[in-house]
Amino acid sequence: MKRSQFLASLLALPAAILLPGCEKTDPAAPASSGKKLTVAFMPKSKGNSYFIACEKGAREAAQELGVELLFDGPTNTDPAKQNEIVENWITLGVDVMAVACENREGISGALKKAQDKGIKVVTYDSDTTPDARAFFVNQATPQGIAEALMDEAARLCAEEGEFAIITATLTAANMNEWRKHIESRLAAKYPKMKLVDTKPCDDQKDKAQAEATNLMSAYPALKCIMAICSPAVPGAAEAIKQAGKTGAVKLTGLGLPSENRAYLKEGVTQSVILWRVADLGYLAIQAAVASGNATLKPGAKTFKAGRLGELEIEETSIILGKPFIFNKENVDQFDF
Ligand code: RAM
Repeated sequence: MKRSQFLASLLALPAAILLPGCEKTDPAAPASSGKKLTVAFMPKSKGNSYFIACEKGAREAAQELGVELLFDGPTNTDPAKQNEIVENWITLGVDVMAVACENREGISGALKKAQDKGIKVVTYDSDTTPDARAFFVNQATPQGIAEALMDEAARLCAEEGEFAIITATLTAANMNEWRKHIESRLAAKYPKMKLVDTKPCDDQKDKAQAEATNLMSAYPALKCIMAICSPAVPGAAEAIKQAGKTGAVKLTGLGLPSENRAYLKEGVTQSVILWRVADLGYLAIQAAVASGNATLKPGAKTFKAGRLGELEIEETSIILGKPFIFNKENVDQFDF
């Protein structure tokens, strides 16, 4: 039997057979009802170390809360595949979904369909349209992330000269939100700096390396690359190193300490900015479960998220905290 036939046969089974103990739980039933919630957790892509770190925190929260966690997503960024998985989870009858959305609008229809079926939906890391989910679990405010990136790039360029951005995709919700605020900060504070180009790398390190190489060729006066998706930081670092431009072209961006440690110590990468990624996954599941059992309702201003304590809610965004900067002096303090 072909894999596709096997999967199709699985989906034909009643959900209760596929997910023991997960017959459609009334999402309004408080956790105390004893019914085990089934929470489905989706990354933008399973092949990305950033989401592997998210999953670690998600599993910690699922175990702490005694819920069934399903983890599935595209291997590489693929909006259509994300929609397909949401449809499968609707068929399976999960209770809650927590999704990092690749395409803000593209996934909203499938998520609204899930909500119409009584499935609670939260997003994390990268949002959809607000009407397609109850809450967005945000690593930090878009303004906070963008200002940290732009101010760091300006510091590295002594506030003048050309810089370029490498982003994940041109449709990624979080990327485009951050780019909007980066350009606002640039216009407001750094008149002698110029953003010469923005190139996508599909959240792929190798593509980021190629784009960084092309950027350095196309812009000989380039002073800095700002890599705003985590695979792009080591990708751009390798390009700068191989081009013999270590220190000549500065590099900062949103990256994992583990993926950038060597480049930081060699002086190829000057800094990376991020948040505790496992905490983002942990918070996503805490919020998903609380939304699923109706202990977290729209209109709440704060949310008690287990070991993270009480967090602020801005409208319907639950904010993990502020980004922080890793450099060669402090990178060894972090293990993710
Ligand atoms: C990549 C993804 C993710 C983003 C990080 C910074 O891993 O694009 O959505 O939050 O970079």
